[in-house]
Parts: sequence; C-alpha cells; structure tokens
Amino acid sequence: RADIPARLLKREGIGARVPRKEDARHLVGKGNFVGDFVLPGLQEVAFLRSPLAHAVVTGVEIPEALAGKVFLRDMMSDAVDIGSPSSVPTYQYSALPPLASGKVRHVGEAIAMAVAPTRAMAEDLLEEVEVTYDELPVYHSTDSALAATGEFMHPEWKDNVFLTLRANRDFEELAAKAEVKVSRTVELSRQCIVPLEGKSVLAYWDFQTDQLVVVSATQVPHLLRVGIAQHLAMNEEAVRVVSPDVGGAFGYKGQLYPEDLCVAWLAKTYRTPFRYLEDRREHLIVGANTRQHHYRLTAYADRTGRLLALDAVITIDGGAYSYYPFFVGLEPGQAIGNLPGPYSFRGYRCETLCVATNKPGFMAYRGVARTGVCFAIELLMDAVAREVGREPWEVRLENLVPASAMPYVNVANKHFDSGDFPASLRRAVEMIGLQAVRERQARGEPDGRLIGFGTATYTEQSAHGTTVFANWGLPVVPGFDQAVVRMTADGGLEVRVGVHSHGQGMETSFAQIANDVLGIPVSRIRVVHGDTALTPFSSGTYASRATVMSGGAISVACKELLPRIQSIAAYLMGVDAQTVALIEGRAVSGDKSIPLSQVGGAWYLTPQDLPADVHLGGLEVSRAYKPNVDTGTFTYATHAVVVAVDTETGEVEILDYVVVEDCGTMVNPMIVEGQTIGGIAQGIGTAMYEESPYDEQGQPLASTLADYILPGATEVPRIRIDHFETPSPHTEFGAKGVGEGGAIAPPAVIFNAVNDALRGTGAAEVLMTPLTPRRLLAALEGANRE
Ligand code: SMO
Repeated sequence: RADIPARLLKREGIGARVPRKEDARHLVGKGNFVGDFVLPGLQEVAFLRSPLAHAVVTGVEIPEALAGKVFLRDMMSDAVDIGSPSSVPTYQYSALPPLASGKVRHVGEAIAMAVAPTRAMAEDLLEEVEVTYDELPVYHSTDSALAATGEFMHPEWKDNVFLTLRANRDFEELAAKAEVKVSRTVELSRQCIVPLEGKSVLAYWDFQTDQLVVVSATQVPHLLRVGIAQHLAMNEEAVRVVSPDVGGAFGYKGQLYPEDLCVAWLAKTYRTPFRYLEDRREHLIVGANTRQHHYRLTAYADRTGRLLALDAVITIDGGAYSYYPFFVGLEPGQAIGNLPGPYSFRGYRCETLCVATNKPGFMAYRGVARTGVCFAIELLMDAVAREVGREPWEVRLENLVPASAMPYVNVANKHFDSGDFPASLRRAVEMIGLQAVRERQARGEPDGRLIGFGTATYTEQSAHGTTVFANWGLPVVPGFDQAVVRMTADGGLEVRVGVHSHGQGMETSFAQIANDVLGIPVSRIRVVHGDTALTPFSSGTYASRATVMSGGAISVACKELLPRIQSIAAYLMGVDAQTVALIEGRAVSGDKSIPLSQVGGAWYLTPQDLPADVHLGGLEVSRAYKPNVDTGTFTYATHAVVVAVDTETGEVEILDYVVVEDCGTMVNPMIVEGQTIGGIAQGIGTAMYEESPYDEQGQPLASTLADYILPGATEVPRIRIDHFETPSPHTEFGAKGVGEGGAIAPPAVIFNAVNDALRGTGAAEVLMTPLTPRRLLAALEGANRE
C-alpha cells in the first residue's frame, strides 16, 4: 500500500469528520422508536402506583368486572422478583418485585397494572381499584435511614446500609507529615436522568419463531435478554430482544426494570402484544435517580499545596432497591476508586456507605460517579490552593501525574496508560487567557458582577476488563466484545455488533473503522445493531466502551477478512495477493483494478470462476476482542470556565468554556466534539439546574418539567474544544473512549469559578449542587452573618 496517497486511504477512515449517517432519518422524523410501533391488537399498559413512600399494602380490591384486565404480583407466579446479586462483602441484597407485594418502599412503586386499547382507558380501569395501606416510618434521608433501629428497608437486613467499602493505603503515615490540613463537606443533589425518550417496552409472541419478542428502549439488548429469560423462567433462545431507535440512555436504560418484566410477562402469558411507555411525570417520580453523593473530605498537604494524603467519607443515597444487572454498588465502587482523580499523592483513606432510603433506586448516569468525585476533589483542590495562597491551577500542576511517570498506577490502583495531564491543564489555561481574565477580575465589571475562573482535570476509565467487573461481584462480567463482518455479493459490507447506538453515531464511526481496513465506502457499509437475533452477544453500550471494544472487534474482524478479499481479487486480476490494496470499493494492483462487486460476486454467485482453495475462508468473519490489559483505558481532559456572578440576584452566567481532551485516537473528531458538548450540557444541568428533592414523608417535590429544571439552548454556552491525541498502548487502534467524559467536570469547574468570584466577599462559598440563585444568595448571607 506504500504507493497509495494517504489522502485516498484516510478519506473516510479513522480520523475523518464523516457526517453522521443516522442523522438523516431523525431530522425528517422517520426514526423508529418503541412508541412508533403499530401492531394489530396492541394493548397499552398502565400502572397503579403507590402514593406513599413506605407502607404495608394491607389489601387490594379489584371489581369483578375487571378480571383479566388488572393484574397483581400474585397472578404472576412464573415471574421471579428482580434480583440484584453481588458477591461484594458487606452487600445486603434487595429483591425488586415486578409489582409490589406486601410492602411499598417508595412513592410511585407499581402495585397493579391494567391493560386496555389505549393508555387513557387503562388508567381509567385503575381508578376502580382500591388499595389500603398501613403506613411505616419513612426514611427520607440517609441520616434518618442510618438512625433506624428496627423495621429496616428489606427482610433480613441488619441495618439500612446496602454496602460499605473501605480503602486505606499508607494514610496515617503520610498524613502525619502534612503541614497543611484542609477540610470541606460537599454534596451533589439527587437528580433524575431525563433522556428525551423515557423507559419504553413492547412485547409480543412471534408464532413463526415461537419466541417472546421484547422491543425495548435499552442500551444492553443482550443483557436484557439474559435477564428476561432468567426472571420469567424461559430458555434464552425463546426470547429475542429488539432495541430499535432509542432516544438517549445515559445509564438509565441499562437495567431490567419492573415494567419490562410486567410487559414481557403479559405477552408471554397472553401471546398478544402489550406496550408500556413511561410518561414524563412517571420518569421524574419513579425513574432511577442519580448523582446524590455526600463527601466529607480532608486534604493533607505541604506548604506549597502538594498533597500527601486524602481522607474521605462518602455517603450515597441508594434509594429503595438495587437493580439488575448493574447493582447499586456500581456508584460507591466507582466513587471510592476514582476520588483520587488524576493526582499523584500516595496516602488515601476512604469509607463509602451506600444507604437505602424510601426513594426510587439509584443508577449510574453519564460519567458514573466521576461527576461526584471530580466535584469533590476539585473543590478541595481549590480550597487547598486558597489555604496556601497560590493559583489553583498551579497547585494542580504540582499534583497531577506527570507525563514522564506514565504508565502510572495511582493510589487507588488505577492504571493510567498514557498522556500528559499537566499539558492539558496548561493548554486550557492558555486557551482561556487566564492573565486577561485575572486583569478583568481585578478591574471589576461595569455592571458590578464578579468574575471568576475555575478549572478541573479528570480521568475517565473505559474498556473495563473482565477481572474489573468480577471484582465488583456482578452477575455478568463480560469485559470483551464481538463483531461479525460480511462482504455482500455486490461488494458492500455488513457489520454486526451487540452494542447499541442511541445517539453516539456508531452507525457512522463503526463504518469508518471498517473502511479504514477494507477501503469500502462508508455509504456501502451497513452497521447492524439492536437485535439479539442478528448480532453477536455483547454486554452493551455503557462506560464509554463501544468504540474501544466493539470498534476493536470490527477492526480485528476486518483485518481477518482483508486477506481473503485480497486473495480472490488477486486471482481474478492475475496478480500477487501481496500487491493488492483496497481503495474506495475497488481492489487495486499497479494499474489494474476491479470493483469489489467482482470479488463478492465470484465468491457467492459464480464460485466456478475461482479455484477451490480460495473458498475455504469465506467472506464472513466473526471475532471476539478485548484490549491487551484488563485495567482499561484512561481518557482525560481539563475543563476551564469563566463566569460572571450577580450577587444581587444570585444568577451565574457562563462567559467562556474550554475543554482540552485526550481520548486517544479519534475515529471521528466531529462526533468526539458532539459527545463532549452533549455531556457538558448535561453537566451544566447537574451544576446549576437539576434537582429532585424529597420531603420528610418521602414525597417527590419535582414531578413536572416546571419544577425539575433542565438546561436549554440559552443555558449552554459556546464550548471551545482542543484535542490531544495520545493513542492507548492497549487497544486495537489507540482509542480510549469518550462518550461520558463531558458530563464529569462541569459542576467542578463552575463551582470553582463561582467560589473564585466570591473570594472578595469574605467567607462565602458554595458547596452543594445545583447552584440555584437561592443557594448562592444563602451562601452570601451566611458569610455576612459570620
Ligand atoms: S452511566 Mo453509562 O450508560 O455507563
């Protein structure tokens, strides 16, 4: 291939800004979501939900006329409660019934379901159902749950703690050497995940294949299939899961939910189609919650601000139930493992409690615990800088793992593979023009607003290997992935993967990966995903893993297919296979070339044109792939922001936002930027707007989008992005994963910037998300009183 101009080889391959193939159908409203399916006889499902947060259900009365239309748990004898097993020591198991039996443990827990031709009719049926309750004490907070002395959340529990994790590495010894000790308590509020499309599931019986078909908005179609088979006592081959277009997932759609099981059970039992579509109010009340972490932190440093040790207690409000298969230990595990961030200190003590309360269960959300830990360590880092009287970014430079130390194993046993953390920080500071910002800050704004600068650097582990999952004690631990690639008779390519694309642009970027190896135009490469009948097993799309894992599998499969295509082409052209290159859908050797349709046509349709030995391999390859280490890849980034704070109204405006990120080899920089900006929009929501508070009775106080505030276009500033591109030494083409990163740093940088702006006002400091005007004004008032 030496004589082929690089321009030709790379036009659509890895690194090209190829427009997203999937956008066309969405831009004209032709996406195919669960809500779009039309099936004869389809019945819609509605759930009767508990108005109480904690109660014994003493009776349910269903009028006789509703027999066969309204269902309770005890009618579903072949369904088992959703399990959430984990072998992590200290973990207390919770069973999540598909419909409540005996007890309800949060407002909105489903007690009965009704089926009817429309959702409205199904809801009307539920009006006829009478439920009686005996109220129980409500654990509305981790404090009240920890104070409980009896009537714990689940049978056989000895307290209200899901699990406790502890780490201690050389803490006492290194803390004793510190000259400076800085403590802070910081907190992130409970929030919802709010994908555009809520939880959605449709199920029917396919009599032709004799299968239960579950069409679900899921990010883990194969794991959902495993889960449904296990929980409905079915053989896995009798279940097919289809995941069509999905309107965002973000962690919310990685679980087997009670509603999935109920709808699947109806279709299995009655062999007619049923569907449930979560509405927005249900999402805000019942949908898995996220982000709520509480940190008590102490940094031990020398007089220059160099950290020696970190001490932390993390408390996570885990809600009422642990889900399947990614149990409630995911967040505490990621929190204790990632709190040390990208820093090089060597003393670490941490205790992490995950407490059960009367709220919906807790789930990872884009960034998985790292939004919390980044907020915690980065606010603490600024506090240390203030204590030692230095620029916060300079103190960070002292503490970041330097490029010369790579690869580096940190105090929490994270194996950083490559990259230059300090350089990303320096570049971000340069891009934001810090000196000019400081001058502007000192000058003062004409309108009296205060200017502040904040920065944060984080790492994001992806491509977790089997041993990492196994250490979390999960029931499913596949740290690998697979791809099937098949050349068609007319020279096109089909790529089958078990991960699912729901906004990430994989239909484009995966085609680019195949194009990079086989030179087939992206327009002739079809990426098939979202159907367990058509795709190889995969644990699914989460943890920013798809490009590294499935992308890697596509690449190795294509590399195995390449010589087969070359040898057929060589025979047809009468040249040596070594001389054949594939470019833009043609096999090229010297001045000879043939279209790949001749290669495919010869193999599939006119094999008599080929010698027998060319046939053996075939033009379809299935390959499994995992990176060459189990410890994953580490994308990193520095975010930096300038804000203006109005101390009269409490409003904060983001004036500038820059990102310097390194996700290794970029398959499509345009998609990397889109992912980063989308993540930042969600991170701004966490930082400034989104909150799902509960009162002392466990009642959710934000149940519509009028009181659960999301950022819109006017709240998201223009974001400037620069890329470093340090290939991972451990992955197929150097990718590290980027899907979630953008959502990690926004709360940290925005709070650091606001606290920087408030420095002149005395002791005012904001330490809890979201940064509403009310919280900011309260911090100012509190400081003035002191
Ligand atoms: S929260 Mo993500 O889907 O790992």
